[in-house]
Amino acid sequence: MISPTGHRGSRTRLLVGLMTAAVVATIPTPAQAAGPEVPGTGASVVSADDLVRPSRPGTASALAAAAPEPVSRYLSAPEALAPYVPQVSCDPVERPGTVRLRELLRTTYGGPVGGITRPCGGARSEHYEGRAYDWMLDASDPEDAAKASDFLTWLIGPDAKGVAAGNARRLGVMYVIWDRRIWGSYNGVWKSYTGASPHTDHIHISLSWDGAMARTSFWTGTTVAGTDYGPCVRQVGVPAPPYRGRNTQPCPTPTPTPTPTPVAVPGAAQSLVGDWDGDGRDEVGLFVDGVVSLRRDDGAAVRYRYGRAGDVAVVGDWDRDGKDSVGVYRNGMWYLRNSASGGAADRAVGFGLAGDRPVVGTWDGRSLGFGVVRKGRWLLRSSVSQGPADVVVDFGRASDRPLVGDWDGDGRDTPGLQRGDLRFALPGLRQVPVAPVGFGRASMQGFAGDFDGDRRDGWGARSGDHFVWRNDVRAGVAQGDVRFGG
Ligand SMILES: [Ca+2]
Ligand SMILES: [Ca+2]
Ligand SMILES: [Ca+2]
Ligand SMILES: [Ca+2]
Repeated sequence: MISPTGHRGSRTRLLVGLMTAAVVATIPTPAQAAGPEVPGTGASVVSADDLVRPSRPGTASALAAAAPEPVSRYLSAPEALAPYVPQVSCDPVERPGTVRLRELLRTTYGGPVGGITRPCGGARSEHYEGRAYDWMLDASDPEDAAKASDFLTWLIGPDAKGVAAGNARRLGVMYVIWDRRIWGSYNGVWKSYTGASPHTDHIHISLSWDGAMARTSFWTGTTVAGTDYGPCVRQVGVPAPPYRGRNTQPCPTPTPTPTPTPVAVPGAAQSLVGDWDGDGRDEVGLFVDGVVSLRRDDGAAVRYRYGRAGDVAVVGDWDRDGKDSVGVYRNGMWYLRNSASGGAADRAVGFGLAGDRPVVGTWDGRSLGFGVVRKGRWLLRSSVSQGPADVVVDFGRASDRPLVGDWDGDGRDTPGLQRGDLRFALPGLRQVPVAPVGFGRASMQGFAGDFDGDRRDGWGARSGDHFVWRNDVRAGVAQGDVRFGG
């Protein structure tokens, strides 16, 4: 990626020899920086000559002049090739050896420089541990390509004493990726690189911990023995703690992440789905005989008493403040409350009869409405107010569980149904249902919700304290789940 503000064309390069201390630098932002860098994804071995070749034939002296100079006189043989010790922690601070490598490349080849750290998240790359450097070069630029070739020849080719990859050993280089190829110290070969980023806009250089901490002989003159395994992952799926010092013991196998103990949920529990916090994504909850439990995004539960056994819980943004709250339906009366707390109803509205199943939805795409389902007949009103039904739709059977959602994201809610392990969706109030799909098991209580915040609802189902869902109304496996026992 070439920074729009910092194109490093030959204009810059001409200055390098004259003013090496004032080279124009382009430091890529994380967003500009590379995509995933995963060693070991090489598909086929290619010859080292394929990549590392003198870019300017017959200019051996010029090549030598461009080679980085070690800062110390070597007193002993180079280090062994560094084994692959992957990034396991989230600790994006620039390490001294990585910074010195960046400086070495800048003083040897000129600008621009690149980034060392990146915010955690995404692919494995050693950037989150400050052990990787992105040297911004353009593979399609002949002079940049020559710099890359010079450096990689120096790094991976025989050193002055004929030791293969001698300089990579002394720097603690673990792998490099450049122009669709990756060289790894752990196998000593170039392979084609098939990661998402072709690395034609920068050389990625990952360092061992010893290299990143500037302990290797390139910087000290003294060969460092053994391997620094760095911090260790203690539990599967949990990042390792930050680097604290040299660790020459291989990391033990991390313990598996404990599965949360299922919480017993009474059979009478009703699933609740709503956007309790107003962030545009739904959360789950439970209603059990007048006790409401709402799950917050941090996993904690908001619990209070509202309604009583025999009530049917209903969810809606009754006061249009962007947050859903829970009410109850009892014998044709809707007792609505606008906050997640117990107390008296903020509103009481009559609509429906005892035995009807209450439903809530924005039928007209404008205002919240409600309705009841009576033996397969949906009586819908476009506002939450007393009055006759605005729309009547026959859809489903008395034994079906009504589910409401905006299946297509057009802003209008329409009916859906759970019938055993099947789900039916009505695309529009006047349209025929789409072919049913299977989701969950017949014993699981179905629900609908928008858990990814794209304003389309998907199918969900709950078994005990386990809520699973899809982000659409197609068949297929669950795309999200959470355990919540209230
Ligand atoms: Ca939410
Ligand atoms: Ca509200
Ligand atoms: Ca819709
Ligand atoms: Ca959604």
